[in-house]
Amino acid sequence: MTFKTKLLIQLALTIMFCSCNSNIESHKENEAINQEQIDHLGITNVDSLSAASKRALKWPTDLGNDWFIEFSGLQPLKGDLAYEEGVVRRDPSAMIKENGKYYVWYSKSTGKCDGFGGDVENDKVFPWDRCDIWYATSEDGETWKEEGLAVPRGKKGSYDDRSVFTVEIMKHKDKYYLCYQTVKSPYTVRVKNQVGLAWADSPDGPWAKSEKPILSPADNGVWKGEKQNRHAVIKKGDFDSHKVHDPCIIPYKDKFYLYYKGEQMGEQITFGGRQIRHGVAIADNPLGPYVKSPYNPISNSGHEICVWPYKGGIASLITTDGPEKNTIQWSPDGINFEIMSVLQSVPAHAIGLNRSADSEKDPTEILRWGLSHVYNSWNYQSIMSFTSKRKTTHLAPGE
Ligand code: AAL
Repeated sequence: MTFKTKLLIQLALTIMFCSCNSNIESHKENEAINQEQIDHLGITNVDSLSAASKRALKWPTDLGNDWFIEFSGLQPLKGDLAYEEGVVRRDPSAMIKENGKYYVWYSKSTGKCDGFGGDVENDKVFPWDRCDIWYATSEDGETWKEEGLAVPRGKKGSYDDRSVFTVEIMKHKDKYYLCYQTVKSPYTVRVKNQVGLAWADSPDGPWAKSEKPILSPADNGVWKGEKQNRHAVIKKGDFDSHKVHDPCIIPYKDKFYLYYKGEQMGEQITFGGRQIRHGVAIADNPLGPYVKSPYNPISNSGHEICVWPYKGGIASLITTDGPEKNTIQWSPDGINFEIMSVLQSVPAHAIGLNRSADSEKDPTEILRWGLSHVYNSWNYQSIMSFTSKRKTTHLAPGE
């Protein structure tokens, strides 16, 4: 036998061994696939699995449809929260029930906006620029009475002198806490957004305000050049290097979990849309200090924060941006979230949950009805309501 023949035989044996090995592997893999699952997924041949079938086989088998819901279209509110030309009312907080009434807080401003092309020191750049936090009450959740101003912008020179907006409410041990976004003037396209806090003994105030922000963006991105362009960066930094937004504090495991949306310097459009992710910061005391979790970001998608406690963990509705948009997720520890359902669409943005609902009754009970907002135009938004229901069958007419 020549050296060449020996080499060829050795090569053939190696190939045989490898392919036999990979047959064993795939057999082992297939053995682990249970017949019921194959039938459930309607797979024709386990030896010819498409990439999609391989993914489907990795889905959890015990989820069912408990978390699957359908949203209604949005309905206008009555009374003082009905749409009013010239006025912005948006980003409603959750509702809490106090003194026999629902309470809601929201961002309010007046007048049209000018964008970033002009005099950013004096213009109104966004509908949520030059906002204060107002509140309203209702006996039935439909007809609302605007009660007045809750938290105003700060004095000139303070971290919240330009706008206070996108507020959430937490009631804890008979005290009330409002957390909200803040901007310091001038409102440039690169301005960093922070989070402020106010607290009171009654939902009607008076509110005391934190002198400093309770949460700030990560300080590790580097802008490129001086132009007002939030996409031009030398280094993007953490997922929340530009803005910390949509704060919502939940008392959880004897601590306070502040969930928030991060916006990153140099944000890009990915295969799922805008690069938006959520983070959490944890404190021992409602007033802070809040320490960002080393596990951040805790979502890879989403927009406004919509979180609620369920079965010892935290559930989160992920909407609008990213590859996992329109999913409801749940984590056993408030940090490690998994997809529990994928929804057709979520017409309700910036959801204000009904915190008086029995959120333990059903995974999505807290979403049966609540508040949202609508763009009546780019300049003006108003608060609306939504309902949702569980969907467990899909029947043909007369079936
Ligand atoms: C919202 C929120 C934040 C943004 C803007 C106002 O729905 O995500 O609050 O800043 O849009």
